Amino acid sequence: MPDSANPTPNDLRAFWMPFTANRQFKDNPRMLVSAKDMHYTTSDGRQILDGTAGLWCVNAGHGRPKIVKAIQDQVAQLDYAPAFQMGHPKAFELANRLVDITPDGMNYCFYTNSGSESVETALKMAIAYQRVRGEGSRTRLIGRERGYHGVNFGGISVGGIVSNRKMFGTLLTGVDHMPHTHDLSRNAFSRGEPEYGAELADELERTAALHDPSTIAAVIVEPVAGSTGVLIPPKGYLKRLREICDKHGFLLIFDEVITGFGRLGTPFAADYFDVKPDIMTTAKGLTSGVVPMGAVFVRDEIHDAFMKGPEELIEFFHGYTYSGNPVAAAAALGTLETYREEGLLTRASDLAQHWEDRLHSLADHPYVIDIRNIGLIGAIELQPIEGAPTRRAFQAFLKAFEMGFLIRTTGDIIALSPPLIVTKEQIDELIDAVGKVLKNI
Ligand code: PXG
Repeated sequence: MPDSANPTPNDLRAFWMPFTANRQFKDNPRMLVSAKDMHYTTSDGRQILDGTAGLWCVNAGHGRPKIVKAIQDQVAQLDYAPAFQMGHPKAFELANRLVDITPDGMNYCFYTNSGSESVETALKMAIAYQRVRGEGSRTRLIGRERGYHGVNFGGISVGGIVSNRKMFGTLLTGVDHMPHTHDLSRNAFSRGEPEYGAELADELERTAALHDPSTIAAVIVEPVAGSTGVLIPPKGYLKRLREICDKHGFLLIFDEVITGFGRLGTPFAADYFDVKPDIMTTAKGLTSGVVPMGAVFVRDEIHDAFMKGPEELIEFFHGYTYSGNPVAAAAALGTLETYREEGLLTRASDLAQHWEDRLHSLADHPYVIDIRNIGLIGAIELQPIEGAPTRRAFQAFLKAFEMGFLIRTTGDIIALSPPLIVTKEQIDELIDAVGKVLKNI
């Protein structure tokens, strides 16, 4: 057990850590013990500027008073209520507040506990919807190479990250993938949406023709692919996907687990790109990462299609013990209140130009082969060390942490996504630090 003088636990064995090189970490641990606003504090008392909003989730910043208070009050008043055949007021209040900010015509909200669960929920809804509307032959799901949709079986099946798939058997059947849109030969150092590649959406037509459109239930994409290294859709690409889905009766699912709740300077990426999906998956920023919670939003027709059978029967055989959990719902309400009071769902649009200019000022640094940005997301792609992919970026991560900055790396790509409360001065500090790191790896 840690004592108060030394808050680092002395035995790290039992915790099998997620997506972590366990042995390397435990030999040289990095421990965070508290956080406030834009900074973490480490177990050795250092301040770390959060350049990644935790894992893309702490959009309101750390230790925000409205969120803390909402959770404290709720846990004292009603800690848990059964989620099935019972309700509590905050889950309903939250759903109403949420559908006020979702795109028009998406007025229904289904609660989950994570992005992965939101994705499973959306995929199941899509297939079930096709069945209840009399299109039961539509069972196939189309994802995209390099897509990340969490780690459950549906999500890794439609996902396109090889290391997340290869160890886990045959996955879901009836899944196919479109090509990813990352093309450095044409689009390196693009600012915002890249110019070239809208035609890659037409690959969906090819895939549809191969299987016959009547077998396809839904297409799922991240509007901006985050985990795989920030792949920004080429101009016109998402509109084209929407058109093809409409033409053939496919549902279009936007996985907005990262892009939702202000990351691009609009409430959702659907608003930013002016493309309306049929289903939208969210998590992370919904509670600013403080309590696990996700939500899936659907177009009214999808919800309504389920509401046709006998009224005493369950319409959708799906849900979780913690769907709409009272403490999570309170955290989300406190988060929405914080976003509203501080204008955080649109703040990224005010900062985006400064962010873009500062990021692209690193273009001439050693090993940099691409820089890309959108909203308050940025990525710096590095030339991999020959024979040792990922090592260079990981060195950058370690070096930055040593200097007091939390950055995120995936492959040889540095991804940056600070909390939406970040100031221009803190952006400068972060980018200056990354510049120094790049000169020292
Ligand atoms: N969909 C998308 C688009 C995501 O980015 C998930 C689903 C899964 O969410 P949960 O809550 O089940 O983890 C995600 C999660 C990274 C990183 O560094 C990204 C995620 C999670 C952890 C790290 O890129 N995205």
